[in-house]
Amino acid sequence: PIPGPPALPVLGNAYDLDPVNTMESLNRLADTYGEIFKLNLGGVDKLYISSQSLMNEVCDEKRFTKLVTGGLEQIRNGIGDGLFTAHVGEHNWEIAHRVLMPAFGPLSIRSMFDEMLDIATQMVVKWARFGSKEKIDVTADFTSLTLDSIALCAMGTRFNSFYHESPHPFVDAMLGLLSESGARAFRPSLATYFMGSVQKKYDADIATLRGIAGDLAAERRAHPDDKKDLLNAMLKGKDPKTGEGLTDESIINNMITFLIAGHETTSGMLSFLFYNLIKNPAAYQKLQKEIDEVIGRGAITVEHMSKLPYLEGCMRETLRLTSTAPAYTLQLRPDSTEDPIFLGGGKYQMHKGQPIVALLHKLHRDPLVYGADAEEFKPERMLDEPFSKLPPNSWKPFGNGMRGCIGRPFAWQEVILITALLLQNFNFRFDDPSYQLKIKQTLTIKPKDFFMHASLRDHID
Ligand code: MNH
Repeated sequence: PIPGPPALPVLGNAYDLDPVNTMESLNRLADTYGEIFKLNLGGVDKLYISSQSLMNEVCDEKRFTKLVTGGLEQIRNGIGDGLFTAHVGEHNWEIAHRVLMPAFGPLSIRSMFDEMLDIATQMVVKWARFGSKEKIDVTADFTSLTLDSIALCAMGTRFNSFYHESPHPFVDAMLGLLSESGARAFRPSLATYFMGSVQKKYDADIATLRGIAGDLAAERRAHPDDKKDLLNAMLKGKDPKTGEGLTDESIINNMITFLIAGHETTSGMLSFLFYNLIKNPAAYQKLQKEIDEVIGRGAITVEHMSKLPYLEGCMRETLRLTSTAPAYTLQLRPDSTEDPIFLGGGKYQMHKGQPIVALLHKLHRDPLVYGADAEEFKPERMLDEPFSKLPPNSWKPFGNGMRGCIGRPFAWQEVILITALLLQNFNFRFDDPSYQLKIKQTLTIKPKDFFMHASLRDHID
């Protein structure tokens, strides 16, 4: 028997979740019910897991795989079978995965360093001109940074977010697609049918996104170059196995996918990282010392990227405490012959097609793995050596196996570069010294109402 709060007839457990902050509600339910519980949502019984031992079991790709359901399935209205939203076994995923993997390999990512630095420098200049009295809207500026960075590195286009008052039209349309897709997962389709203006805005947002991506692809086709970026990989690449290229449809789906998946999560990660550093002065000092010793006052280069182990510890520890993609869904492989199906070594019975949601907040605090101080920010426990000795599948912010994050090396280099550059140039402090971390959830999570100040180092003002 799998525990869970009692479900109402018809409504199921919808009332057990706060629609504004569902992750918060799910984490509280895990506190109450333990490593696994179930909720009936929209007529579907979903399982929620949060221990290393169950996570380790469902990360076995011979038995389990990703499930695209709920809000994620609705996002297919905008980006179809792009990499992130493809169902297992979809042909276009196979092609795009094989064509794009090399484009996210270490050499390609290294070659994007100069363009990442270009965008990062725009933000440094802005903050330097701001002066230490102006308060920085941390998540807003990091979102401009990561969006401009993926647009330039992946598609050779400049969104110039730091030179405009309001966000790029892509951002609005993207937020529209994501929030309405999420809402649809909880709304009967007949209700949506009668919400004419909502449907109209949804269609318009999708048209905006597809228009932006389509124009970029058309522009590149009209003016081809031999830049080794993702757009050229998509336009010219051939699958080594079948010889096929990506269809025009698939190219657009994946361009929007990269623009969306490639910036929200990284922006949230940077915001939480700066929150953690300012909140923990000892870690901050240690990190600043590492950066001063390795980079000093000179120019930052791509060679520095692999020489900052304490920074990488801070990054892993940040994603442990606050994974910006806080949950994802798995299922038994559709071709499985297991019957009956058990989890937890015979303890919990489940069925084929049943969604299994991994709750990273609780998984990353499993006391058997992280001990009694799991709530604290301690980069030392995430340095290369202790990190590589953690039990398998106890740190999973980038998803699992074949369906894990393709953009991880991109995000990693970007966060190392910008953090090193910022700490080399500025000292940071909270705007409100008594700021308590609050979380804003969309598809991803970010700190809410987090403002800081930056003052140039070696500079008296
Ligand atoms: Mn990313 C899949 C987290 C940065 C592009 N990403 C995933 C998954 C997680 C994830 C978790 C698996 C989701 C699931 O199982 O449903 N991603 C992150 C985090 C960061 C991140 C925490 C930054 C920090 N991701 C990026 C960047 C890009 C990117 C940057 C692109 C440049 N991610 C993807 C794509 C997928 C993905 C594409 C889908 C891969 C696949 O299924 O083939």
